[in-house]
Amino acid sequence: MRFLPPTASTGAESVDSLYYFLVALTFLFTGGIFLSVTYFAIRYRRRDPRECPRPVHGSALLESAWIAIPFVIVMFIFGWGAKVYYDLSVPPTDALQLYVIGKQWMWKAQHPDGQREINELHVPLGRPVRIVMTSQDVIHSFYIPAFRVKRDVVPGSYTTMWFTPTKVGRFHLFCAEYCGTEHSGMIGWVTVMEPTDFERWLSGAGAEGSMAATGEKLFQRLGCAGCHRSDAPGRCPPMTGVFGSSVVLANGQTVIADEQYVRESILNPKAKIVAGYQPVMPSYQGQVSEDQLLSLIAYIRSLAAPGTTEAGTAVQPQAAPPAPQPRRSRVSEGPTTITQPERRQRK
Ligand code: HEC
Ligand SMILES: [Cu+2]
Repeated sequence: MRFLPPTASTGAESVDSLYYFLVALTFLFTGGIFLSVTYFAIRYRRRDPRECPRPVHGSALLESAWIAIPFVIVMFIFGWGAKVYYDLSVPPTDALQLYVIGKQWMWKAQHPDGQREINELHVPLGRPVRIVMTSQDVIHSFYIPAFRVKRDVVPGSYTTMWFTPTKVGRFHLFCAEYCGTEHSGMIGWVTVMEPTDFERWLSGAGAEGSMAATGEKLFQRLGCAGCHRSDAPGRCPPMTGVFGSSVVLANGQTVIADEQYVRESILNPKAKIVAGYQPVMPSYQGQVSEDQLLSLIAYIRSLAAPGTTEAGTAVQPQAAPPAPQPRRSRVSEGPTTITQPERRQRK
């Protein structure tokens, strides 16, 4: 019988080390307490019915020791655990970007080049993979025990996870959040392949155009392109260089333009107004599916300035960026760097 599921990612290795340390520590203390109790029970047993032990009035040294030693141990565990957690939360910048949508009762995955899979996920060995996830109906939870990763998949919002597979093979994939009658059937397989096999698989998987290309077509069809024109940036912000940049809002706040921000800009444009623009963008709530939203995001992501996407991108920029827009400022410069055309517009 196996004690743990297979260990098949870098994160799984660090989670396991911490876990084994905790188990060993527990055994150490359990054993120590067990032996002491036995020893004291024998050593200090009552030998005479009239025996009256000497009263004990405490020991500052002993009490400090049993406060200080557990404190040091617990802080060590905290530090180690925080490191593992932090590493598991922040994907490396060169991660391969994948998209997953959960729905009752299946997992739909999509690769940037457009390949789609259901209840299957093919990934290359040794390369960090970042997954952006959302749900079409209720809350699900994406769980790959062999990689020690599990994250809720929530309707109306994006969650992310990442891992670097370290073993070739097939590993179980579960939904770990009860989501209706066929929840137990919402399972599948992650297939880790050698990079060359993975490339071959990608080219054989039959994609109808990359996600970014699909997104670009949608951008035309939904009328986004009519407003967001790179040649006439006066009334609407152009989409080049938006993704991954920090955007200054009309209320003076600064936000990073990540997937969640772009999603909100499309579904609820009034929630965050870009500084210097009027809130004229219509909401597309109910008009775009989760799939289409992800394609639009992939397209806008493909227009990001190189090196600015927080998790890198497998999508090559489709259009050459036009002249740099002076409007965007970096966080360090603060919201005060507002350029001329904007001031004019604000009046
Ligand atoms: C009627 C014109 C209009 C249409 C149509 C329109 N937008 Fe916008 N959009 C705007 C304006 C104006 C802003 C800036 C003000 C704001 O934040 O709402 C904006 C802001 C945005 C932002 C935030 C940009 C930034 O610089 O931070 C994104 C992303 C965006 N739009 C995407 C889209 C997408 C995708 C579509 C099509 C589904 C679309 N827009 C359709 C006018 C439009
Ligand atoms: Cu589910």
